[in-house]
Amino acid sequence: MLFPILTESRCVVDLSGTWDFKRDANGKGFDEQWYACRLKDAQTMPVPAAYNDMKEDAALREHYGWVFYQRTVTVPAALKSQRTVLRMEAVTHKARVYLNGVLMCEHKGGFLPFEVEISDALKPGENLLTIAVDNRIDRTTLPVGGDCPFGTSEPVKNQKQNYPRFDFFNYAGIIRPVKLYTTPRTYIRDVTLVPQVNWEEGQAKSAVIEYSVELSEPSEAAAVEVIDREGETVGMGNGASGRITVNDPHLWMPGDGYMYQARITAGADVYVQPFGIRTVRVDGGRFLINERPFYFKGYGKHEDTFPGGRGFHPVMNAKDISLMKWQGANSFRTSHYPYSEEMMRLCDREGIVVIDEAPAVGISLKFGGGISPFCKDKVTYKPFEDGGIGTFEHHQQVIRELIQRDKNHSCVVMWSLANEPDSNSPGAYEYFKPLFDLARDCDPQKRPCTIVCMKGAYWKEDVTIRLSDVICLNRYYGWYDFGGELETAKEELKKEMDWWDALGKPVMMTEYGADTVEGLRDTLPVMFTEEYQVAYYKMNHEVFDTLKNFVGEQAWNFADFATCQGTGRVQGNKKGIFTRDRRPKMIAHALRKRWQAIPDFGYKG
Ligand code: BDP
Repeated sequence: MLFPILTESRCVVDLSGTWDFKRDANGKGFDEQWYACRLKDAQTMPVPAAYNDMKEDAALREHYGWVFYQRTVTVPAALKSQRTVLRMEAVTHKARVYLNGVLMCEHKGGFLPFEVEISDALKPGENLLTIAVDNRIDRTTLPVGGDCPFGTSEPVKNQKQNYPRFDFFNYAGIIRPVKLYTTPRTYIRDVTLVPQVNWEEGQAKSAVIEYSVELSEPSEAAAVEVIDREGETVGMGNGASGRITVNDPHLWMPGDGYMYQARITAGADVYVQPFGIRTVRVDGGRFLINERPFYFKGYGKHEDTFPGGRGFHPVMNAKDISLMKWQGANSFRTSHYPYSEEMMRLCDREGIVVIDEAPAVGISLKFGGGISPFCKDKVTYKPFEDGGIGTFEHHQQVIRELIQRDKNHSCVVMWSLANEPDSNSPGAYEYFKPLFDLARDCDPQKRPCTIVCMKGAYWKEDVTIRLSDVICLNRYYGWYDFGGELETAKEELKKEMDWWDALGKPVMMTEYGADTVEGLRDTLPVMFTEEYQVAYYKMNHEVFDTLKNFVGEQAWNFADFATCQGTGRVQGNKKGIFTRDRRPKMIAHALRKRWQAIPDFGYKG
């Protein structure tokens, strides 16, 4: 699905702003047809933003069920001759969209865009747009919700609360922009660009861009012009698919986000798709970008700020990338869901390397969201059988939608199909193998695929060994395991990492970290102090630096973030390198020193 942009043939109207809002406290909104006329007793609500922290109201913060957003939309008469589309970038987690009281579309999945043509439904003058949003999560949604609180296995009777099986606050609402855009009646539906590079003695002599353009009227003639950053045309293609050669290409590199533009013309429609020229592949135990061994330095992140929660925040996105560069980082993972399209476009331009993750977190009945291992012995544990996890079909849908959305991004170098699923129980291979096949099939650029795996008693049987191109590990030796005992933690970590290192595949740490309350200090490094966080990372790095096939370290987490309440969370997860408002903890300086000394390429030879 194309990102909406202004061109000679297309118009975009951003419907961000203050909408009317009503919480459906008693679940009567649909019976009473709240979507059919102006909401009674509505509150105001900003769009885009998560609603949870926007009012000083515990009932809203903990709301479980539907809410209704509404605004009027008046479209200039001049646009009526055009095809008009309403596009929601992300509504968390389920949406029903009504125009003038008529259901236009529904969508499941809170982090990927969807759209609907409304040309015929739009009236001249004022229209009433209502978006109903459901934040409930269960064993069929991604991310997965529980039917029991953390640390228990018994479903709660008359459940009235979300029990996330993940460790971040279940922010909800219209979290990314809603836009209305137009195209001519026959239009460009999609564009796919696959750059290949011809190397000569390690130099990129030329690149071939394989392209294909999907048109609403396949008979329409199409042309593609490749334009460089200076505005010069450097290649041309005729027809809906073909190959365009670019001589002496300026490659897209970590730290140098050089982007070309593909300007597509088809009939009356024009669309411009930015793209970079770079290659990615795994070779033995190395991860190659442009044929050079890359070392990931960075973080697992969240889209999380105060008070908009997971709401789109372009200013903080820009600041975050600046902080990454200050720190010598080159990459992050979109833990644990796809981030906004604007952020992906920014990473392209800034040369930030991204591991792009599906919203598949919590595919495990073992843990209450990765925090509490106490359930394990109490349940008959068959996650992938009847009565277990029912996410498979939705998982296929989100993989398709994610790759469709992000396939042209140069910043994306790997797909992560899930975070910490139960990947070593019976049925895990049968569940994940078709998903890997699907992702590999969907991706025209054939990027590496992985699942990010947690520490389990049986990690030697983890399906990630058979399926992942890169072994991505979340390990907390020195925190959840051997917390406060860094010497033992180091020995145990080394033991496990040597085992992975010997497999011959690239291995990286996608999460490691220690909760640290800003300003908590001590002469000795005790847990939760800033000193402990520094000692914890130092210990981990000493181990990482002994490994041969180790291709990167991504700290958990970039910044402190909101979670649901629990005894292990001090007003949220405090493993941030930065605080929630992006002030550096002591560790930020230590990491900066380390990462500035580690080159992007060739660190492990
Ligand atoms: C990991 C999860 C992550 C949590 C982290 C933690 O992948 O979402 O926030 O643990 O406990 O297991 O801090």
